[in-house]
Amino acid sequence: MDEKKRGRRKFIKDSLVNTVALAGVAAGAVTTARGQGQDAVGMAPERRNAFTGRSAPSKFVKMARTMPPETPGYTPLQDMVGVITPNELHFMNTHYNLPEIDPAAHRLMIHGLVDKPMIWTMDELKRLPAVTRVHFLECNDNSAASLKGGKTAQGHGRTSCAEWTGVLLSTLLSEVGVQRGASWILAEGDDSGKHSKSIPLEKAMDDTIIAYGQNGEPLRPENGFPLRMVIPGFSGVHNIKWVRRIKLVDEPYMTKAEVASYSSVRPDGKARWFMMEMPPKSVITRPSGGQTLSGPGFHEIIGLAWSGRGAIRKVEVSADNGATWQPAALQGPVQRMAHTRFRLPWTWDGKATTLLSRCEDERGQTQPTLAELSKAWGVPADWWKQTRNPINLFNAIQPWRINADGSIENGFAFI
Ligand SMILES: Nc1nc2c(c(=O)[nH]1)N[C@H]1C(S)=C(S)[C@@H](COP(=O)(O)O)O[C@H]1N2
Ligand SMILES: [Mo]
Repeated sequence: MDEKKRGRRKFIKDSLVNTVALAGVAAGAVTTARGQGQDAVGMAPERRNAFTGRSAPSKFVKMARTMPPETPGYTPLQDMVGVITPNELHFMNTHYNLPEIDPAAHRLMIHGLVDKPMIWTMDELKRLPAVTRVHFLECNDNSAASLKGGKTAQGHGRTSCAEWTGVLLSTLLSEVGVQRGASWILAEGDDSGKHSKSIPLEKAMDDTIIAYGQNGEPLRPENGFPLRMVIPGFSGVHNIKWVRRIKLVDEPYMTKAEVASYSSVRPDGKARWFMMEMPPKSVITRPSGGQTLSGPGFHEIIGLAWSGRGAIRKVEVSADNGATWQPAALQGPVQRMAHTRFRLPWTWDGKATTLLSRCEDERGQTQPTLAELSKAWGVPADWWKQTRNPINLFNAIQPWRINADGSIENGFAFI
């Protein structure tokens, strides 16, 4: 070792010794300070007592995923900023029980038309190469609650957007070896009703995630702990929670969730079924129903847009009930099959008006007005409000009516 190197080593060693010595001094200082109202980590006792080790929202923040009188479980889109839904507010929809699963006992099996059926533990899955991606999840019947009397943007809150972490299903499928002739997968959850769904093999091989992470922590039990499928852009019902079994098959299996409850029956008796991708949709979240404009002048219009068919390319806003439209700014990064925040500066003149938003996705598909959607279905516009048929994949433009006193109402109430 030459002199220069030795000198440098000594310097590092001395610095370390000094750091340790300094730490000692600091600890001593804290001990002295403790008598003056601090503990060993320098936290005042009144703060330490309030700290439980797990934080909760401030008592002044009243965001909740309940929307009485409708089913609880809707994300309060009107109160949110950015595009990520905190786990506590991720919408929740479940047909059976809420299983309590010990991850140590959980297994995922892949079998059927494969060369080598396999079973994984959670630990084994976590050893595999993972991905982390931002995607929205939206229930097939989202927005029906807005049509049927929801007063706020929470009527569209059966959608949430999270950063999901897990293994691509294609990674697992390459391990088992998919046999010629397989064209669908049948996926099953570990709840009491064994919720199951057929999914085209093409989608399973493309971007389907077997996820264990949600916004930096394990999935919440309500959202599928310890393991769920995230099928980007496909309607909620496909995204099997508590997933435990995937069978490679050669046709769709006509499970209860694809033939009984998730088809849309038209008035002529025909039904649309096996609808998978959620259509483009946008909702202005501020100003929106139930909120009040504090007065004429500057207000920023903000909202969310998303499409199950790719990235959002364009959002336009009308502040005069559709007479004129202006392009809103898209807040980046604009991610595929993810909520996208849009913003538009607006000066309110204090007169009654109606706000609208419409979006376009990367395939050039757009949002219809309720009148256009009704025409396509051959029904009068108020049919949507009266019908007892399930309303699936509803994406008509949401009108928000601004009254002269600044109060805001759901424009669907006036159909
Ligand atoms: N195992 C299982 N997975 C399920 C369901 C279910 O009832 N059981 N419901 C589906 C439906 S209809 C929706 S909309 C989404 C909702 O996901 P979330 O509750 O995590 O928001 O989960 C889907 N996955
Ligand atoms: Mo759903």
